[in-house]
Amino acid sequence: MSGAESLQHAFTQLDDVLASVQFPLPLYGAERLRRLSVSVGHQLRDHLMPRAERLDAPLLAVVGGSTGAGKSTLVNSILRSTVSRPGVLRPTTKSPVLVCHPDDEAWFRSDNVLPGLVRTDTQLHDSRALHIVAFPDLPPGLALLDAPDIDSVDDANRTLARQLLLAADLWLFVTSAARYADAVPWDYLATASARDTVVSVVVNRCPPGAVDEVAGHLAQMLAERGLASAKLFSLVERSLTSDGLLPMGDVSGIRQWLLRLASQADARSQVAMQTLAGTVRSLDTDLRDLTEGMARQQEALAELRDQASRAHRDAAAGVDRATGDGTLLRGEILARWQDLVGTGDFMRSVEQRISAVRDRITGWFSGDQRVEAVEVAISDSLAAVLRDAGEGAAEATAHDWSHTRWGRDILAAAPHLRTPSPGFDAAAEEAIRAWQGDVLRLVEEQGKGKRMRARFLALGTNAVGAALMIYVFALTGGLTGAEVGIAGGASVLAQRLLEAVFGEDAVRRLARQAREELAARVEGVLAGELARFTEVLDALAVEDGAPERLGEARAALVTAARDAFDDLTRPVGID
Ligand SMILES: Nc1nc2c(ncn2[C@@H]2O[C@H](COP(=O)(O)OP(=O)(O)O)[C@@H](O)[C@H]2O)c(=O)[nH]1
Ligand SMILES: [Mg+2]
Repeated sequence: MSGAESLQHAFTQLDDVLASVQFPLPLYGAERLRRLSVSVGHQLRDHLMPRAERLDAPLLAVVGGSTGAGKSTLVNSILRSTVSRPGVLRPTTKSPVLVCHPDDEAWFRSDNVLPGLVRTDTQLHDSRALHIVAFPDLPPGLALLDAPDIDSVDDANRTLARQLLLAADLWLFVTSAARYADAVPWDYLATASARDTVVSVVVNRCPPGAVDEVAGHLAQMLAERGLASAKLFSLVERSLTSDGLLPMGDVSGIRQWLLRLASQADARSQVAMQTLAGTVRSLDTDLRDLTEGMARQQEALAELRDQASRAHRDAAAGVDRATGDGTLLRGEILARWQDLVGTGDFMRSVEQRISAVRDRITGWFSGDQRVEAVEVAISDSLAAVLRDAGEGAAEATAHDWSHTRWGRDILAAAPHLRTPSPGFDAAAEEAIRAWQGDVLRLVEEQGKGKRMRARFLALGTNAVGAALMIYVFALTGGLTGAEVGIAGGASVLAQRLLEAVFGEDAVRRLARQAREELAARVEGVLAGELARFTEVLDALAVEDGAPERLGEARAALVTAARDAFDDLTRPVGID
């Protein structure tokens, strides 16, 4: 692959990757990076790709500068023909005019250069149109483009002015004696300096006595800003000819400089190569900025994701605590359990029952409303705990997200995230029902054992299951003082009942399993809630691997550029 081909290849690769260079979160600088990414895309398609494809393609000299600097008048005066209407009334939106030799017309009319602009044959009031003028008096090899004002009050105009200057092989930068120290032109000139763009500066409309002074000062400013090599022309303010042109003698210097450049293939290619190499070099910084910017987007999203996960994990842990520290044994559940087991010699009667029915199949508690009441109390209490957890997780996530501007933006766009999902209560109830089913299955499974079958059947699945749930809720202890007396007593009773049926070891294992099942069910419900947050974040995510791909494209460009520009030294003799 030749140097130019590997450059072309690197440009194409970069252009492909740019599609996935996005900055969805309003982080600091994201807006600038979005514009930068668009600008890099334009530079690739407007200038770099066509230039690498045809190093000998005609040069594009863009005439740029501030409003009223006299750009259009200068272009017309150089060509001695009114190809571009000067603006009398401001502000004006006029499509840029590109003047080229008829031999070069096909190149500039094609989509090879500036593919985003629609070609027209007249000057329109439209900044997305490019008026092409074929002009036989201009030699082939160089086109002049009269660009919009760099400081236009019209955004689209200003953006296009920048796009065109960044697409140029050569700048003809026009300023005036009154305005040459303005900030905007110098921002542009700094860009040209950083990119090593070939620039020629025209200082227009100098008061007759002050030409040397203005030109001297401007030359000094250019030198201080790394543009000592810029060719400088100064023009005295005059009344225009009846055609609205500057006198021929005034512009002949600029005209000759341009015509000579156009006529020398070597000089042309040096200009093209210098600007190409400089642009590629400056892209490197831009691409690093973009890559870092994307990484920051990813970090910010990852933080939001962590906050949501943590809030939901904390909520699950909260449920785990609330269902394992005896809290649940304080209220309704305890009351209904006491209704069932009463106090006093419940266990003795259980044991009597068990021995009495040893050979008979009967459920002591079967159909007992009191067992059902315990189960309902358990569902209701668990549902309340889960509801709190769901609300807590949503609130905590929203609270954490509100700390950043981007987090607030996301919440503002999706306010429903502040509360649990509409289906949350139903999902929680379903999970609790499913857990109760898990517990009943667990005890039934255990009750199948030969030794304990009769005892199990004597009490019935539901009563044993309810006892296991009660035991689970008290499992890790945490009850103090008077609570131990009542709730602790209740759970001790449950434990003794279970041990009477299954034996000590089995009870401990069953309780552990039941607890794990509960934790899994709770996590399942909360995972559904968390998914709402992660879906929103996924939609905002930078495409997977995009920063890495951009990094690779940048590295490939560095290598290709090194190969292509190895023998390139700064051109001499183009003035
Ligand atoms: N007297 C005089 N008028 C000029 C000169 N250059 C430009 N103008 C006028 O200044 C106005 C703006 O010029 P124009 O070429 O449209 O500036 P542009 O905005 O940079 O393209 C027009 O009315 C021109 O006729 C000049 O050297 N002398
Ligand atoms: Mg103009």
